[in-house]
Amino acid sequence: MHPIRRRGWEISGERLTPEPVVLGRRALVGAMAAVVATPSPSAAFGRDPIAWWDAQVTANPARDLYAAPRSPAYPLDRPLTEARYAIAYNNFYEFGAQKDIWRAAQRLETTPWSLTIDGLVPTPRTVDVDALIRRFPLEERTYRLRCVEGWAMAVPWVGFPLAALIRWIEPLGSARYVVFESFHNPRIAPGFRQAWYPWPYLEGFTMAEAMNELSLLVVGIYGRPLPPQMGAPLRVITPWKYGFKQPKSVVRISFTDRRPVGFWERLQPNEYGFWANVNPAVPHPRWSQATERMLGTDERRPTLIWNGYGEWVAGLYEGLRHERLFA
Ligand SMILES: Nc1nc2c(c(=O)[nH]1)N[C@H]1C(S)=C(S)[C@@H](COP(=O)(O)O)O[C@H]1N2
Ligand SMILES: [Mo]
Repeated sequence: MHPIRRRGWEISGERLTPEPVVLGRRALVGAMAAVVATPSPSAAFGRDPIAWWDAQVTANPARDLYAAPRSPAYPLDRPLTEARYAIAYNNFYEFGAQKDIWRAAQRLETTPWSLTIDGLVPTPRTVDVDALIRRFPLEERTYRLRCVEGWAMAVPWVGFPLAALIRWIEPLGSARYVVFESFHNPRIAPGFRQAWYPWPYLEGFTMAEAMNELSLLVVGIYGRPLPPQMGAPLRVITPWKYGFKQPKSVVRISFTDRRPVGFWERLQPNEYGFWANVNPAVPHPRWSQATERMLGTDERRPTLIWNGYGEWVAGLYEGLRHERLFA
């Protein structure tokens, strides 16, 4: 964690500071106090997230489900990020504010996993995620992901359209937003002791955004079940928005008529908003958003408006020019 010295136009947010700089010393002291001894991958795997993941996947009787056919509709403009970088450089503040939380996240027990679907729906229900994912055909999609901190990756997600779940649920006509809430279990994750964060992590979307064909409920990556550090067993991916709009390890999906205030917007409303669409021309208050570093490389690429997905989503925002669409 670094203090704010000056505007970091020449530096990326990634190197200047992580997202919650406002927390400053208090957070730093709290974070150090909150370090707990977490059982983690055994010594044999301790240095190698891929070897650990291999072992987990091999033990998973349902692993074949995740080798889903790749959809040709979303071609990439750059090479895929190597798995070893994508699965070991994560933001998951429940497990800590550093990027190397993959070991700590192994404490997340992802089976069985209950998902509650409630709010403005005809029938609120709680479903088992293993059963849920068998209701919908899985597909693989290669998408870019752009973190507001200035790093990016290109990965093959496995999942099903959020629209398919919404059509199954048939929310009431009064539903205007859909809200996703992440797991909340202070017994397994040290971040929850950092009480200045507005737990649980939540993020929401308009119904039109949620119904867009790009919006994906993700259960796997690289043809395998998601590793815990990437949000197993179920997370949201909306690739035209900054990464913080893509909540992990979801336990609740609620339909509502009120615009939700997400985790980062609640923490720092001057820096993070509801829409959070990617735009290289709109800087973060503390750093430029013009370029991005691809994980596993030193290469910086120009960031694309809507993260390159304007063809699918620009139309969603045509009537909303007065809104702060890009932060
Ligand atoms: N529950 C939860 N979801 C989260 C976060 C988090 O801290 N907690 N971080 C977000 C941020 S800032 C980013 S960039 C992405 C990172 O996803 P990845 O670690 O799978 O690359 O997850 C998002 N979803
Ligand atoms: Mo992020």
